[in-house]
Amino acid sequence: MMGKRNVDRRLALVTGATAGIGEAVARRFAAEDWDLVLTGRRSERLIALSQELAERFPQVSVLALTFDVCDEEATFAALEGLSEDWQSVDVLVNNAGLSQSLEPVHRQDPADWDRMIDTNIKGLLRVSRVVAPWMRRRGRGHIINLGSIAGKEVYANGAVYCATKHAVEAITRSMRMELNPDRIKVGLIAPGLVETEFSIVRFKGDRERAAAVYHGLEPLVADDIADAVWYMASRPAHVHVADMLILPTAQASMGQITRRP
Ligand code: NDP
Ligand code: 8X3
Repeated sequence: MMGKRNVDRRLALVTGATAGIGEAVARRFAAEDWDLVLTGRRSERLIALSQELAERFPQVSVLALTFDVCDEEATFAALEGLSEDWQSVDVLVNNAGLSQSLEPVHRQDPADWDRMIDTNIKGLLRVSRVVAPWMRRRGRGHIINLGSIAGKEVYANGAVYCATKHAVEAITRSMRMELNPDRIKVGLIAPGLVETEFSIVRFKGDRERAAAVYHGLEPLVADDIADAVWYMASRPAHVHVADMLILPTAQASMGQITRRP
């Protein structure tokens, strides 16, 4: 239920808060005493997280919104349905995203292209399309987009995922220019390998194949990226940390990963 909130408190909206990086960001911001709008498709997870945070941090107001960022009508309806006190978003973390399969273009299922493009690019655009005008009205705000090292480099069998993350980087840089006159910061966080549900989703439930991605190295964990999001969000008003590439120490680039037995 949409309770009334105190608009003097800070508010973050985090997409994809049911797992991985988004969930860690939600936990971090709650611990820093921010109110939260949390989104994702799996409502039971969203509700459980919201209830847990509300119990641990009784002064924090948390609102769970279940919608699929691929569904334009549902995305706009859920966000536009927020009352004005829940529209005063200080930080939007555009995190919802995924990869689907690891195949060359000449073999990959076009449905996988659609899912990645619709979630990672158009989902981020849809949410930003609604939230950026709220920030413009207030003359302040901060959008933090989850890019990837795959938005700075490419790898074979990842053409479409890499293309979506290159697009996230391009959109971030363009929106930074568009929103600069409104004093709105638009930043990019580009992680390398982070062990979350990401690879399980990419390999469509094949946990063994997913685990092999991180074999022989110490990957980043979701809290490492939540730390970076918090750092970016908590700089003074005149400081804009615009772009962060964060890698596990074992990873020098997409192609160079030092694994130990
Ligand atoms: P997870 O799979 O652990 O979490 C992904 C989150 O995105 C879930 O909460 C999921 O929620 C949400 N999501 C996916 N599709 C949709 C959708 N259509 N509508 C709404 N929410 C959706 O992955 P990560 O935490 O690792 O990924 C988070 C972001 O970080 C992604 O953008 C990813 O590309 C990026 N990233 C990840 C890296 C990694 O190595 N893990 C490295 C670099 C970037 P639900 O399923 O409930 O809808
Ligand atoms: C996720 C990192 O290396 O799996 O963005 O593409 S990788």
